[in-house]
Amino acid sequence: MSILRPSRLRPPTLTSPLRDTRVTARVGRVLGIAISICFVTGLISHLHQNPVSWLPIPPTPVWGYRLTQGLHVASGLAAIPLVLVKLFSVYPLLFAWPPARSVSRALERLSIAVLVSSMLFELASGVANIAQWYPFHFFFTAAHYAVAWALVGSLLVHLAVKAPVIAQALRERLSETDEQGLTRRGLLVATGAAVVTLTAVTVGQTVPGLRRLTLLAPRRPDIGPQGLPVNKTATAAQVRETATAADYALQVKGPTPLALSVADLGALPQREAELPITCVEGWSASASWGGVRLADVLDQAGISRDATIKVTSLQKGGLYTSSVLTPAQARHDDTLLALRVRGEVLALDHGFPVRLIAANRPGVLQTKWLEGIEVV
Ligand SMILES: Nc1nc2c(c(=O)[nH]1)N[C@H]1C(S)=C(S)[C@@H](COP(=O)(O)O)O[C@H]1N2
Ligand SMILES: [Mo]
Repeated sequence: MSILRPSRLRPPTLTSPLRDTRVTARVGRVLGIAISICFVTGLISHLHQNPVSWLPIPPTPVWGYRLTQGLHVASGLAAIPLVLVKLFSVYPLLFAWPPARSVSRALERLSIAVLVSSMLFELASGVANIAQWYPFHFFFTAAHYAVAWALVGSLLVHLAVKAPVIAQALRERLSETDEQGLTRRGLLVATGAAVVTLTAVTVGQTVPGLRRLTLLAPRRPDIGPQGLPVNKTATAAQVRETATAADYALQVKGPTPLALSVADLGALPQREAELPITCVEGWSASASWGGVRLADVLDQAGISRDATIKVTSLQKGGLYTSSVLTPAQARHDDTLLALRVRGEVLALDHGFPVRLIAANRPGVLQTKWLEGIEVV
């Protein structure tokens, strides 16, 4: 790597008039907003999947997770062009040598190294996740969550250190009369156009009105059996036989244990609920689900109203074979043991004979091919 030998590197020079703190600060301001939205919505998603008793997530609004996770993926994607332009505007400085002449400069450069690498890691792993591509061998959600803290920590240090420079740069006028070629304003407009275009061609995976524009999103939320996407098929989950067995019965463990056949479930009072499936990957689709209120079955089994409930799947092996509901989620009127979707019996790939569909909940927790219900 002779090219990186210190002696070969000239002192940093910002060669293009576009590489200017006025550009960096303005792009950084929008990037900061995108990162903030992404971080907060990411925390909400983490809380859904790793609930804590002191901050229970309510079942209302029923579309809550659809909104927050849609924003999470959209703000993350919007950050990509912003990060690229921001790095373009400063990158010669990132390779300045020697790295620092004082301890405080050294710490500042270290925080920037953490910031840039954690940012690139979050964006790359997030994009790989929404593309359902897992080239890495770590557990995505755990790593993505941990690195988010490193990102926010180093961002706060960076903002504190740079506050005077940022304030000054934002006060300065952007353009000068002698600018030639692509102006600084032109670069910002082009960056904005890239963000808007990228958002427009991906956000249709969760905003119904923009579906026809969905050129780049990995999923069209209306393509699949019964007009809904499938992440895990019955074949992949190895449940084709158990889910279609003639003697299938849903096992409810409680003071009065129940074994409910599909006919038994069909004989209970039926209810319809309009609820979205919202995948963590950012796609979502709303549908009308039909079935039995979970609360009714819990009552019948003599389970108390303040019990935390776990549902398990016929699927053995895999990450999403069970999920837990808080008492409020379990007792919500729209939380169903769904037998039907859009007026038809559930397709095998959507969880036949019975799946959970609950209000304000990530898709990963909407367990398919239910085997049993128990108290935690
Ligand atoms: N048993 C089981 N249920 C599951 C999954 C799974 O892998 N196994 N995947 C979940 C995920 S990630 C999503 S987004 C939804 C998708 O539901 P759908 O296939 O009906 O669209 O199902 C959830 N339920
Ligand atoms: Mo999902």
